[in-house]
Amino acid sequence: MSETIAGEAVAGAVEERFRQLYGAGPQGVWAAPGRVNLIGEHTDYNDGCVMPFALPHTAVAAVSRRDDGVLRLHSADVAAPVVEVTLDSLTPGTDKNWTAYPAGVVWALREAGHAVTGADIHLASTVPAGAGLSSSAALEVVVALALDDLYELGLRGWQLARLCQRAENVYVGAPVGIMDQTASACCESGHALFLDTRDLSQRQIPFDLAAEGMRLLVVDTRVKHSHSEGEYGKRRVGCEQGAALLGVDALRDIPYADLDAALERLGDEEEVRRLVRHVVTEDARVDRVVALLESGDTRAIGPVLTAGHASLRDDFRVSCPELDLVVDTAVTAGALGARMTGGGFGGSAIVLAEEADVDALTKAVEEAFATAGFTTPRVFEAVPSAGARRVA
Ligand code: GAF
Repeated sequence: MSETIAGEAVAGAVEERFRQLYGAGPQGVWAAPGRVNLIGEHTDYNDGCVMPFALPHTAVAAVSRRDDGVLRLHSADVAAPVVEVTLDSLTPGTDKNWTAYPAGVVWALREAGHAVTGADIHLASTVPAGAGLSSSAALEVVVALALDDLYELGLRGWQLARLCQRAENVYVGAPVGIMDQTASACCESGHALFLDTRDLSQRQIPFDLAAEGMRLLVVDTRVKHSHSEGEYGKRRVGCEQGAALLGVDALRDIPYADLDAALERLGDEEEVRRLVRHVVTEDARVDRVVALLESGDTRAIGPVLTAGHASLRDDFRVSCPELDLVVDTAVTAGALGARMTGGGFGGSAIVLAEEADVDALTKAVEEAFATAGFTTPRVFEAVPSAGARRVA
């Protein structure tokens, strides 16, 4: 059931494979985690607050620097030989393969004026791909951190996150917000990260469910999602339209108390009204969850999570039948709360449960999937883990 695949555990194998590929050992090995988001969904590109925590699953990179303007890339997770490119040839929008993530980071570092002159990189990841758990951000952040160390750039976690977001927005071409990269770079073990995406200020909120007899399950529906496809971008544009119509910089600037008046002003812009309602109510749910966690009333966050799912399903419309089935089944079977996590359109849901109910809930979800004819989901426990770090 529980699955711990931390970077430290695989560092030796990744180092050894690097040696085989490139003929000498790497200068170091780094790890950066995937994440789940507890609350604050689709608020990060509306300047709102979010609360992700890091998974034990990590992308691991063995890296050496080069000084000849060449970048060599290899992944243990892709059946392909080493890819070699020159740094001067890196051009946004031209690479449609996995290599766009690490290459995009190198491009973003150089575009920001950092004198990166090349690298040999071998990557291996235990973050499930396409499962809404930030496998892409983990790849970006691990490469950024390795190059930051090797080139002694002295960048802070939030600065690395910004560069990685730029790589993904411009080089890869996916219009994502800043949450996933910041989570991977800045999360701490045993904590959720309360992040204000407007100014990137952060607070580590203790989040130790096991100490209180609870667990948080991740249910990967195995429905693949992709942010470079259109629906995510459409939501983002719709939110920007809402902000423009309401005369604010970002939807974050609409206080919850003013929501009804704002919706009234939007008149018959039905789709924009739904998007605005989700973002403003989700911002309020983040505030509520932080207040409950800080007052020690952890169980009470359950219904807030479930309300967040209803909003993502009905107003923001980024859920899918498999995610809805996880949430409905888990809540009916006695979970404290459940919601989809991440961008949606597939991917994973989280279930907050009493420790004693975990097996029964897992069985209920698996049976519901079998009855519906859906692919068997992957269920594992999420323990808040460390952010990006050097492991060897
Ligand atoms: C994806 C994006 F990458 C994040 O920036 C965020 O918008 C999330 O979807 C939705 O909250 O993970």
